Amino acid sequence: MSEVEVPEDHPRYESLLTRHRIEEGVAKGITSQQGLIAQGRGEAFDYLLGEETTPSADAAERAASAHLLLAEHPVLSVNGNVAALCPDELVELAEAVDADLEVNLFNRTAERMEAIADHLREHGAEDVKGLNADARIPGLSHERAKVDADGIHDADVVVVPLEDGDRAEALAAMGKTEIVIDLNPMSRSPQTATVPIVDNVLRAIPNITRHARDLADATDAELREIVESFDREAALEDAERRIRRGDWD
Ligand code: PTJ
Repeated sequence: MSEVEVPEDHPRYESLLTRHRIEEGVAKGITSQQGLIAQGRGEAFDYLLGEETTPSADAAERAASAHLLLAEHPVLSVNGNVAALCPDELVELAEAVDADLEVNLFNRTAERMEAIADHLREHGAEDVKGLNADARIPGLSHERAKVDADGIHDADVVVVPLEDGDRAEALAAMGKTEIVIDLNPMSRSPQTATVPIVDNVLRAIPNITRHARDLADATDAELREIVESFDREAALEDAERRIRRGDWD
């Protein structure tokens, strides 16, 4: 048995563990109730993808790590789902690529902002941004537009896991390089991303960290080559083909 009362040899172990983390996130006031629905949607896509990182998702994760290593000011945006699912992995990625962590919520309340910042600190984050909210993303309704002036507003590269489409578009319109992690390749956020990653955040975040560590000694020219050779359209098409047709090569 592990952190949940599910035997580790249960065929749906990973999925049940993930559900448990989201449920616990709701109980702790970290994850919104809508987060439960988002989780269910994600699970369905993940099932169709074979619940594994596809070769094209792995290529996207490598490109994401190269973007993050080249960035002047990378920021990882954190919502209530990712905070509940993979707080340790977010802190590790932030350390590996020297990025800021910023809480940025779709359903923003002061209580959830504080609860998520505390949760990240409990998992080792030193500095958590998002609470000042002294800048705005242009073109969005008030609450969702709130960001920190020295965080997402100033960032050149932003990782946005499970983002809502509007905000992904608004960040792209600000000229930021956007790395979106979303299991639905047809959703607007991956469609507008510089690097769409169609994979479960639970696998994607540690895999970006792994690539970043592998590339720690790469030159800027080598990193730029990885960024430039990544084909976002091919990545989206590959994921959609796999989901619609079960086409696995
Ligand atoms: O914490 P908040 O207030 O910022 O709210 C976060 C949610 C996720 C509730 C909010 O952004 C939302 O409602 O998102 P949507 O519109 O439901 O979109 C969520 C997307 O993430 C869907 O396309 C899901 O397929 C996808 N998704 C869900 N779980 C995962 C995922 N993608 C990657 N990994 C997952 N574990």
